[in-house]
Amino acid sequence: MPRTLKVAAAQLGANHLNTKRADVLARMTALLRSAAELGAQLVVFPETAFTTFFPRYRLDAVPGSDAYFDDGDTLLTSPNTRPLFDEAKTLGLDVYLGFAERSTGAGGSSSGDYNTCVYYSASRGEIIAKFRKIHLPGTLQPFEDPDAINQLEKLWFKPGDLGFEAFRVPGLVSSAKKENGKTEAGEDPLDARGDPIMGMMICNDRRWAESWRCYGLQGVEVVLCGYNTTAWAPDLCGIRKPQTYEESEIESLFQHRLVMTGNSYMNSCFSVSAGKAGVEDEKFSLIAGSMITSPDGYVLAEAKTKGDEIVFAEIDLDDCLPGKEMMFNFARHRMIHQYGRITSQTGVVEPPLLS
Ligand code: CDT
Repeated sequence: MPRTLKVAAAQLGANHLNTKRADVLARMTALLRSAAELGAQLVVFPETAFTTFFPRYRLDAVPGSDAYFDDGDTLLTSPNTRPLFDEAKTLGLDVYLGFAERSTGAGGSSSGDYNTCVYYSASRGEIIAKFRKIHLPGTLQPFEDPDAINQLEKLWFKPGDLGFEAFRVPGLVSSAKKENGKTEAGEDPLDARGDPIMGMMICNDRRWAESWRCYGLQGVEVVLCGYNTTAWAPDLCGIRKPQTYEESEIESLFQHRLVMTGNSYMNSCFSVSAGKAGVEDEKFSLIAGSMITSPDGYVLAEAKTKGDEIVFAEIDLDDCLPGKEMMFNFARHRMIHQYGRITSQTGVVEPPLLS
């Protein structure tokens, strides 16, 4: 029995410092309806979907920033977020939502401000997984150059502390809930793979092979990722040669495509990535390029605009099997005794010069 799934990336156009929550919610619920019309079962929204990408500003440059944060434990009941989940429930859609989390710690996870995403299961009517961004990019202090574009996430957020935990998603494919492909008497093993295995990351996490491999090692079938990627930030990207704005945007999109396709291939999984795109606050350009990629490393669908747009594909999770069983059969081929540096060393240690 094929394990097919209809997935959508809900790309959002720009938000601004003065964008009202009600307006963003109206755009997001409209995108949910468009996705549902295409038959989608799962919709992925961008990182910090409700607001402009405010970590580009100094703390004191965003008066009223408290309103940009939501409590991760009350998303289904708070008037600031509930309309999205009510609509998803009505339409029977699962949702990945990226938002700025202000946690009191009441729900069991540690307190503080995090760059977070959650997975809402429509069949359960509840949030079944939460991920807090682990690789916070940029600098702790703003650049001295007043014209430089900053990325101050290390100032605004604590690094994620929930690890890269894959999870099973109920209610999406017809095969029964099962673990580890355990077959019952007379059952075809291909019918016993159970509910889809998913993993979540946020923006910069996608550039790190370690994020993907942590999920690959849990048999991930679909990686979900929201992002806000600047199209123009020469101070942050470490480019060697001067670039025009156009060259910078092309390169940024190229690198986004590279990490989504390459890591999907190397971990034999699909990916769905959704960006916030366009020009925020009249000055800050974000790439578009929301996409769905395959375990063979192909782009199956990609955004055509820099605004609100649904990117849709029907995927067959069994397309993950050839890679997982052959080329990237981890159990058969990984040589972990040679990989010690990956977890014992953080920065680069160069070999000594030959005398
Ligand atoms: N939001 C986010 O993580 N953005 C980073 C930009 C890094 S610095 C230009 C990204 O990886 O796209």
